[in-house]
Amino acid sequence: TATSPHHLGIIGVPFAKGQSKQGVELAPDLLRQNKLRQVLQSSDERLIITDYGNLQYAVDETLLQQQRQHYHHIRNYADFMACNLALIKQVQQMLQQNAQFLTIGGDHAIGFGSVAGHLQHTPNLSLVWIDAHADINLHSTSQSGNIHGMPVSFLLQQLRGTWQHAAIDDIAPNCLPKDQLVYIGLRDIDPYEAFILNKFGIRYYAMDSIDRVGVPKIIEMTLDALNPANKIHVSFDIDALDSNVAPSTGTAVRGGLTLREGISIVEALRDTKRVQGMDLVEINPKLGSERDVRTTVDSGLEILKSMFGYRRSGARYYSNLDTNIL
Ligand code: Z70
Ligand code: MN
Ligand code: MN
Ligand code: MN
Repeated sequence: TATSPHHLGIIGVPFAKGQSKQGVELAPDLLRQNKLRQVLQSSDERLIITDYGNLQYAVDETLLQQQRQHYHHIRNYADFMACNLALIKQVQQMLQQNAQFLTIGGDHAIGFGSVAGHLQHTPNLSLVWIDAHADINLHSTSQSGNIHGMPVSFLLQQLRGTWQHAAIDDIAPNCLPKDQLVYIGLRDIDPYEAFILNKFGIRYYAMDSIDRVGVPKIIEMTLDALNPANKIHVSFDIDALDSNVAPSTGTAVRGGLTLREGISIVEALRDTKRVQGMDLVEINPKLGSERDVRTTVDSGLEILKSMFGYRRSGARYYSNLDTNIL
């Protein structure tokens, strides 16, 4: 179908059951109230934005049975899977109608459905996961039982076998090869996550590498690692940013990316012209002061603006510039 390069679909996913703090479910509507649409529209006037509202899902007996029989030790498995099954369908529909899509969480458990839906539409996909956390726990390694710490293990070819009772191959057969994943911003990795990352040689640029070589080099290495023929999915957990610019999130970790570093990474990814999908997750308006929430939402909007057209250099599209003024 003839989607113009400027069609952008947005879906809110008010899912909070991947972790234990209420409030992340409020983020999609809060971003809308804070002029998400206008901010994006003014970052690139050519954008044609369709907001699909907030995702709905229903839990069925099959999923409850899987939960009881195989996944009772992790919290809310059935809700997690029901929501992500709906999101997998939604993302494919959005990509039939739009050149790009944006998924707004919700907690990072929805990273599974967003990327899996993307992979079913576009099998040749690369993933950049920008986060303080690796979110690659297996049900057998998670210390918290929180499924927002596990979405990547559902996506990777080499790990999805650990979810054998989830029947993922039936609904989302296309998965991600480990060499097409790059993490940026990690600084709070669980012991078994470190084991998994190292065992499979997964590329991750934790904050110490960023300190050593700087963001421009990290961007260069990231783009060198990804297949240039692939489209890109960027999954951005707001806690990748330092807690002074993103305090209102469930697991704020100090020593993170500055807002400038976050913007810089996102601008560079945008400049590849290959980013087809993005997530922004883990903004929790119930945590911190009113001012903390304001700061966090503003940082999120800055990140989104940079992905969808705004350029600090001024080098972006302007309609109706009167070139006769001089
Ligand atoms: C930990 C776990 C996590 C975000 C916390 C933490 C995971 N590795 N992810 N906050 N966004 O519970 O598995
Ligand atoms: Mn995360
Ligand atoms: Mn995180
Ligand atoms: Mn596969």
